Amino acid sequence: MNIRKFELYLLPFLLLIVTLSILISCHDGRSVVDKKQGWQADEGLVDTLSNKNFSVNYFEDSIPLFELPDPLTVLKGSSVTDAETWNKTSRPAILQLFREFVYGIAPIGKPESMTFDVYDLKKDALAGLSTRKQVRINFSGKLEGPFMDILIYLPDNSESPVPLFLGLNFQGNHTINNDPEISITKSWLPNGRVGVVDNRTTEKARGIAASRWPVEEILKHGYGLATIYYGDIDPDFDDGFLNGVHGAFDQKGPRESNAWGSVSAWAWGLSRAMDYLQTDKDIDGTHIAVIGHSRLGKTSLWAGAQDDRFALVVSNCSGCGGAALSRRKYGETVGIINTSFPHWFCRNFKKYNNKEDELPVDQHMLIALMAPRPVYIASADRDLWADPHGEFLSAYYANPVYKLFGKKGIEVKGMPPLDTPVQDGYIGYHVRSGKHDLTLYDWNNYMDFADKHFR
Ligand code: GTR
Repeated sequence: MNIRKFELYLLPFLLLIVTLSILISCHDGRSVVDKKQGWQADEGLVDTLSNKNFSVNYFEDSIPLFELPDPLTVLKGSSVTDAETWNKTSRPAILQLFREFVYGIAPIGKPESMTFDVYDLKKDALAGLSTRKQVRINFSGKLEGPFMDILIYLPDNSESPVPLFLGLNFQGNHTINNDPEISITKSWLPNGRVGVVDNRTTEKARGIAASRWPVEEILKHGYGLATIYYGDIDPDFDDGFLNGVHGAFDQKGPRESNAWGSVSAWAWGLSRAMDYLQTDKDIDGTHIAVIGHSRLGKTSLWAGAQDDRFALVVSNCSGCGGAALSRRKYGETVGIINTSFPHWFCRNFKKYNNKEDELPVDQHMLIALMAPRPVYIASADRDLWADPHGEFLSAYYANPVYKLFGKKGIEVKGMPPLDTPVQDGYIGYHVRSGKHDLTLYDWNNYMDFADKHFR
């Protein structure tokens, strides 16, 4: 072969290599998977779930090629290289993109007429383990509400203000513990749940969610716990945004396509709870972690992204619209979630049904908004609907932003194995054995992680 002929073959060959390497580098969804070591979805479960619904993808190999938006180059031009520029320009721009295209825009800050009323204060609650408080926050100060009740347990013996976990609950404050003095919400609940009659909960539901709220263990670990029934803030059904805080704070007239959905309303409620917690002398307002499971994990992330008074953020099995990368289209997708729950996100988000590639953001950028604060993301082995792998990848791809602050995010070669938490940096992650749930195992890891950053 003479030289010219050689060049003739070499050029296309080189082009092919370059194209292939670009494609591989774009294929972020698989490039960090260490197939030999890391967690992988159980093949039997993948088959069962796929056979139940062919239109949902559970196969890692069928994930489309995609390119993730780079949080550092979001403002076209050059890449951000320092924390100050990130804080001044990229961070606010990304936050605005999430407001505009995903969750919707909530009213800013604490309403002027909002009131706090500590209507219950009991020392030696829970057999002497705790001081219990119940606080009513009336959002607009009107007698008829809307209002939410915060249930707070603090370790009884602590001499200084305590760090605390704050999280919304699914079925009412009285469901988190058997304590007979926890008041019962009068807000709407879906029928079909234990103890719910005519969309109202009853005494029968007391303590039914206790496994998700290990109050005694939390107190013994030196943390306080505050929780609120999420339906106090906005009832979780598609009512045209007339009830809850939407009804109270929305302007009259047609709704904008970027108006706040329910996740945004619940997150706003968490910030209003924070307004109270910061005034309570028994609580260390600089060490408050926000935690949430499932749709309420989406909510804790969104609350943490917007309100940096949350010193640590925990997402438990939050899935689509939470920690999972939308572009992977694995398990629940943007189109599925917007169809099943049309009220959770803003109307603009629906434009990306089956067009995830056109979204100006993906969920790793939401995780990046927590930087430099610690954030913990957890998945469950059987919870493929929430895409454990996609949740891990969001954590992983938030790394470069933590680096800007000189902080270690999550330094791993691939997804960690089952039941092997990684929590030595500012981004924690584990995938736990078992189903979509919030368990003591999860809590123990969150508390260990908080110990590292709070103590
Ligand atoms: C599911 C929904 C998930 C998750 C879950 C929950 O039906 O598809 O996105 O949020 O509900 O909140 O329990």
